[in-house]
Amino acid sequence: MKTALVTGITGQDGAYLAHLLVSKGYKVYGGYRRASTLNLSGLDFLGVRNDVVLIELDLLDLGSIIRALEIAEPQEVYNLAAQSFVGASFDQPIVTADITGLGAARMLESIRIVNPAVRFYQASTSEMFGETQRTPQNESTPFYPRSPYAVAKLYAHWMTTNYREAHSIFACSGILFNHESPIRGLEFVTRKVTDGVARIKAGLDTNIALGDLKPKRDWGYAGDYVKAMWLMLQQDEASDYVIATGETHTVKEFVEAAFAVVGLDWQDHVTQDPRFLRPAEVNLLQGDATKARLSLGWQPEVSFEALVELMVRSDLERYGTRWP
Ligand code: NAP
Ligand code: G4F
Repeated sequence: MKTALVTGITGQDGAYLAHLLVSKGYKVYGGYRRASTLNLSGLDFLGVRNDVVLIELDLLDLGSIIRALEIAEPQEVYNLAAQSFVGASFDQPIVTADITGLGAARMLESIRIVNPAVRFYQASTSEMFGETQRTPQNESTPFYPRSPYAVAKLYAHWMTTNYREAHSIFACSGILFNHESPIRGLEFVTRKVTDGVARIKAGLDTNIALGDLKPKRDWGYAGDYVKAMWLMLQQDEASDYVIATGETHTVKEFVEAAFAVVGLDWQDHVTQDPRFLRPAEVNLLQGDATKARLSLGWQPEVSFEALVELMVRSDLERYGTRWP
């Protein structure tokens, strides 16, 4: 039986990855940071709460990382924890750098100290392409980060490369494009919209206030994307991979599609609010996952339309609304 340590177990990807690893027979340790109330709703949603051993691990605290590695003795470590909300990173750039950037360095350094044979996955992001220099983006597209979050992730990305080259650690970065699910955090635009649609349908709200509707994102399904994380750590050599669908849609197209699921016209319910605009925007992301398809045999299974529908339907169900 293999053992894995997953940081960020309370997040969207932590839950989906835990579900995948448990189904493969892994013993899974889930790293969480102490909070007055621990939120395990993602693990509950996927029915794996009791299959994961929870372990305290704060990316700000080197000691807690070392202790977690000593207790779990994993063969594989997936570093999914981060301050992951781009919008908040403009208001909290320092804590974002500390958690999202230096946090990854603390993970790598702890692995070097405790057991350099551990295989390490770093959650890199398409946000690193930022002001995109080429479309579609692949592993050799130059980076141009546009937010404190993306800058922190780029530091973590290069540290992962450096530990691979300098210390021979089996360290991979997955450059994942946006991926969503019914347990996506409510502040991200997809879930804000699908939750909003369900609230409107349930008579709890009349409108959703959004920022810029023009940016384009390459949206996939989280359940597909965690399979790529696992595949990366099963290869003979460590490398970095872009994971994406190859399709891009505007925020407006996502909104239109979500309202269409319940037969409403989005224009009757969406308002624009400057509070949700960003000081610097990433206007176009579209990934080219050819390397992952050829080397890992990975490809996405859930389409954009199916993703929107499954998120809306899940939120309708949460509010007890039957549709149609
Ligand atoms: P998420 O839902 O926001 O989860 C982030 C996780 O990090 C949460 O469990 C959070 O715990 C934890 N965390 C935050 N600060 C921490 C700290 N100081 N110590 C330990 N844990 C901490 O993010 P996600 O969507 O699952 O994404 C997973 C990873 O992939 C993130 O690194 C994200 O930046 C990256 N990524 C995501 C996407 C995407 O589209 N989802 C795309 C590319 C890359 P709390 O519950 O305590 O806050
Ligand atoms: O859903 P978002 O907040 O995701 P964003 O900024 O693309 O970041 C997500 O994906 C990254 C991968 O590319 C991850 F690394 C990161 O951790 C996170 O998971 O915003 C998507 C787009 C942006 O252009 C934003 O300006 O939607 C636009 N938007 C328009 N109105 C809004 C809103 N975003 C949010 N969150 N809320 C709005 O009201």
